[in-house]
Amino acid sequence: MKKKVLEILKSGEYCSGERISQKLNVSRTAVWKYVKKLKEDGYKIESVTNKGYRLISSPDLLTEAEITDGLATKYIGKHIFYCRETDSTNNEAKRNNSAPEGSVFIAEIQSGGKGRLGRKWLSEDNGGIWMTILLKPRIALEEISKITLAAGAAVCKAFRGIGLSAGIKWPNDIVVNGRKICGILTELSAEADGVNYVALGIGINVNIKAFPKELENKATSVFIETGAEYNRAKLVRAVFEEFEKLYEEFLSGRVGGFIKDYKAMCITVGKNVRVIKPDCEFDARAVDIDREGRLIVETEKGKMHLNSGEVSVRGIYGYI
Ligand code: BT5
Repeated sequence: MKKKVLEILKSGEYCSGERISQKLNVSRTAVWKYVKKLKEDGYKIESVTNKGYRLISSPDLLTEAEITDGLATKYIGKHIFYCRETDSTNNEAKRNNSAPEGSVFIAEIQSGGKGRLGRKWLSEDNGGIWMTILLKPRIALEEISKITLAAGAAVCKAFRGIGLSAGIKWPNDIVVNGRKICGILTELSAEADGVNYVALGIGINVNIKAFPKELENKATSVFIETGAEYNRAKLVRAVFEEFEKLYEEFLSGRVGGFIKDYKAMCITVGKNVRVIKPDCEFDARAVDIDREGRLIVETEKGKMHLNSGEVSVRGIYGYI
């Protein structure tokens, strides 16, 4: 009901308590209580005698009401599970995996944000977008890494849409001016006959003002790059809209299409890289991305197609 009151107030016009109560078929006291709760959530609402309530401003929160207002997707982000704090939104998605496809678990703060291979993801600052999209694709296990690539391409496109010159460091770090602004962690549950669900975790540094020493030269945020805060809900919508297009393209089998987009944004191609495998490391030149999203590198011994699940690459003179 609080959400419905907010929807009415979002028109930006004055609306009397009586009209709201009639529209929603609740008492005027109930309307007053919901308005009070909205104010506690950070919404600025004025009340003027004989005119009624009017919404003046909304807080920068990643609640369902803020994200779905104007969201143009069919199913990605249509159900938002919001919490102020959780251990990890990937864990939230895994704990609630019976939710419909496209449901999103989102938090202001993560106390145990996870990177890949047991690494930590700094997300105790509420200036980020820490979220996990729950997906239920009917695809073979070996296709899953392409969803992560599609997500990387989607975030990169969303950044470019707001004027940031973002690029993708293969396979799925989004980088601006040589520093990481977004990381993606895909976890899944599968059985012999297919995938049960995919928890696609996306971490984006938006309004973070500074990073601790150990990340200072490695991480960046929209605020650090532009000098201004950005509305996180707006960026979330852009990511959902870009991702749904690429995901649908991928599911319909037109994978070539999005790999072409991915390749155009990938900054690893053309660089000398250090390839790190579990059992060895070597230098190579990254020359291309193949149709499967694998990185093609050239070494003295010839060309190799690297699978993102098995290797990581680093620039020879630094992170990229
Ligand atoms: C990643 O791992 O880049 C995947 C990060 C995924 C985070 C999202 S947030 C929502 C969802 N819930 C989770 O618990 N996780 C996902 P990896 O490639 O392993 O990179 C981890 C490394 O990035 C760390 O070892 C740090 O060096 C660096 N790092 C940590 N926090 C960072 C941050 N906020 N921004 C940039 N770099 C960071």
